[in-house]
Amino acid sequence: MDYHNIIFGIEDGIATITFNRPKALNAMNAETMTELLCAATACKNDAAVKVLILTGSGDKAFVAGADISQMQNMTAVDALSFMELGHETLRLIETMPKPVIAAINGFALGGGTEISLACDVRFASENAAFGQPEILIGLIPGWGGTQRLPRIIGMGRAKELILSGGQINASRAYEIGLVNRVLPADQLLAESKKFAKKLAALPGFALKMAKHSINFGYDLSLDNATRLEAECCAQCFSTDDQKEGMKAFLEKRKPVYIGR
Ligand code: DAK
Repeated sequence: MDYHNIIFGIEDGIATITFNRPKALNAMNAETMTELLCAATACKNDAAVKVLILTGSGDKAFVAGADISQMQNMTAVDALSFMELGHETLRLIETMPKPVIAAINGFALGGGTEISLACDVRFASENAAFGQPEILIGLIPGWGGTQRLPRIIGMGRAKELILSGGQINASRAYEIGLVNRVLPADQLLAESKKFAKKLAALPGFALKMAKHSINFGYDLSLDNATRLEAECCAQCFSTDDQKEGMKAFLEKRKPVYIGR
């Protein structure tokens, strides 16, 4: 696929998708979401990709929301398709069997916050801003905000943000557990890549099983969830990397993982 609204690159096992519509503060229209779906699918299916980073171009915005000019005259039928496209894409990102890092370099409003919520880890620049302002334009979040936000920051805080449409800055986002780290803007991408590199060197199958157990155990009873965890953990014992990891520990040396 030719990409017009994102920049997609892969280097040393780390894929980076950069939202690139700077004139609209990287707002997500259907074309951009389709490109994200396509690039994320490629990352999922490419064994050479170990970790994916999502970020925005420029220093002002990660994604300033769904594209309001495109949504303005949508019918409910159009809106449902747009919403389903977003859900398909974000669920793919959330459940893909490799880590996804959001490097949030500015405004992450509405759909921008929602994209970051589907990522496994969120790093924010000091100038990042978060919020679900949909209520201010007569909507509610449509790409998972009412569901993922309460799961991550708790019901009360999520309701405060969604019902008021208010924004929070990066340090408040860190305080309430919405982001994992806050970094100076000029270090955000380098630090995200450094962390990605660290993850890329770890046993890939164990990363896959960890993500699987967390994602799919979350809504189960504790009995079923711990059963799922046991099965995911047991499967790791069928990999060369598990043998190597334990052997290296006992031989007091660094492990050499081969990704099998
Ligand atoms: N959509 C379209 N264009 C946008 C945009 C957006 N979300 N955000 C910014 N832009 C455009 C502006 O219109 C402006 O374009 P020009 O006028 O230069 O042509 C350009 O980006 C620069 O923006 P500003 O001039 O406004 O820049 P400022 O620094 O003054 O303000 C801002 C930055 C981020 C505070 C402001 O632009 C802003 O408030 N933007 C809108 C933020 C927002 O409300 N985001 C949430 C959008 S609603 C659903 C699916 C998804 C969703 C809902 C339903 N279904 C299908 C049912 C999700 C909804 C949303 O995300």
